[in-house]
Amino acid sequence: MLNKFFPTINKPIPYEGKASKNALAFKYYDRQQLVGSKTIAEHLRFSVAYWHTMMGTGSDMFGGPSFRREWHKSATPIGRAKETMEAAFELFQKLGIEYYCFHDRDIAPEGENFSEACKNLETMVEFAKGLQKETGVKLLWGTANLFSNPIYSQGAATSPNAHVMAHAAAQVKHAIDATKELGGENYVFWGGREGYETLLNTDIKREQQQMARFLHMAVDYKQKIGFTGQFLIEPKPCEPTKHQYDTDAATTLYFLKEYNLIDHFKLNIEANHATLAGHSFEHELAVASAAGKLGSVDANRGDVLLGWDTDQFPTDLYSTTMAMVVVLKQHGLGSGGLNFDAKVRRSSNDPVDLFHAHIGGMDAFAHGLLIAQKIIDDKALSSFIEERYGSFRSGIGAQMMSGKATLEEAEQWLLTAGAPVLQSGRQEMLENIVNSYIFSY
Ligand code: XLS
Ligand code: CA
Ligand code: CA
Repeated sequence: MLNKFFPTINKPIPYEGKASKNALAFKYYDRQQLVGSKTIAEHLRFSVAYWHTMMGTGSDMFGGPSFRREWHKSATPIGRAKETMEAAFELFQKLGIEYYCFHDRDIAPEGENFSEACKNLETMVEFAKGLQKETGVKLLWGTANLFSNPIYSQGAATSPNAHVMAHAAAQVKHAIDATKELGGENYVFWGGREGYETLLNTDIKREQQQMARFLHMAVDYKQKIGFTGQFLIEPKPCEPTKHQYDTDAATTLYFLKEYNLIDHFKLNIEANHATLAGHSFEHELAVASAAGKLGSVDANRGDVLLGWDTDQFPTDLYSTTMAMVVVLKQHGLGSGGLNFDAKVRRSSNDPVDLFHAHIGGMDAFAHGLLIAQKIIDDKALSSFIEERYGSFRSGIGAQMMSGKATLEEAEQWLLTAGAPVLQSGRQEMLENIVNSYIFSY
C-alpha cells in the first residue's frame, strides 16, 4: 500500500461496528456484508471527488489557502500534479474507496495554451493508468472543466462566440479520450457556465440549440471511438450563472427529449443542487428514477441556513435513507455510483480531516442503505402506497386509465356513484414509521 502523504494512517480504515468509539473506524460500512443479493460495497460504489479532496486549498471569497497539503509543494506544475495523484491513490486505498472522479484540469495543469494542456493531460492519464493498475482503483467518471478558464465566462457550448464553442468541443474530445483510456464507466456534463445573467444580451432559444448541438457532437464522437461509458448530465439551477439551462431533473429531461438526446443520457443527481433548486434530494432522485434516467449521484449536502452550494459531506441519516429507498427501488445505479462531491470546511485544515469526512459520509450511506432495505423488505411504505391507489385496479379507475372511459362515461358513472369520500394520506403515521426504522438500527 502507498504510504507517503498520510503517514499517521498506516493501514486501511477498519470496520469496527456501531459500538466502536474509534473516530478512524467505520461503524456501519462493512464492505463485505450482504444486503439483499449484493455486498454493501457493490451497492454504494463510493467515489472520491478529485477537485475538492485533492485540489481544494481551503480558500474562499474572503481568504486564501488554509489547508496543510504536502502534495501541493512541488516546484513544477507537473511535479505537483504527480504528487497530488500519488496522494490521491494513497487516500483511496486507505479509505477502501474503489472509484474516483475528475475534471481534466484537476489531474493535469492547464499550461500555456491548448496543445500544452492536451499534452499535460496525456502525461497524467498515463500516470493514472499505472496507479489504477497498481491499486485496483477505477474511474467512475471523467469530465471537462468548461467553467474556470476566463474564455468560458460567457458560456462554453452556449457562448455567443463560435470560437469558444469550438474550443470547448476540442476540450471535451480530449476529456472523453482520457476517460475512455482510463476505463471510465461514465462521462459527466455539468454546464457551469451554460446559462445566462441577463436577457438584455441573450437569445435563450439559440443558446439551447447550441447546447443540444454540442451534446450531439459528443454523442457522435462517443460512438465513433467506441466509448461504452454512460453519458450523464448533472442538473444545477444557478451558481455560477444566475439561470442555468439544466436547472433541475425535470427541466433537463424536457431538454433531452426536445432535442432528441434522451436515449443517450442519464442524470447525475447532486443533493446540494437539488436543494438549491428548491427541491429535496429525494425529489430529484425520484423524478430522474421515474423517467428511468437516474444514472449516478453526487453525494453531499447543503446548509439550510446558507443559500449556496456548500458541498458538505452527507451526514443526515433521514436523507441518506430516503435516497437509498429510491436507489434500491430501481435496483441500483448500474454503472453509476455515489461520488462524494463534498469538501471539508475551511477550518478543517489537517489532512486527517479528509478521512473523518469520508468515513462519516460512507457510514451515513451504509446506515441509510441498511434501513432502506428493511423498509423495502417489510413493504413498510410500499404496501400503503399501493393501497392508496387501489381504486384504479378495477371499475371506473381501470376504465379511465386503460383509455376505455370518456368524459361522458365518467359523468354517467359519477351520477350513480355520488360524491367521492377521501381516505387519509396518513403522512404523520408514515413519518413515524420511517423514524421507527431509523431508531431501531
Ligand atoms: C459544481 C458541480 C461540479 C460537477 C462536475 O457545482 O457539482 O463539480 O459535479 O463538473
Ligand atoms: Ca457535482
Ligand atoms: Ca456542487
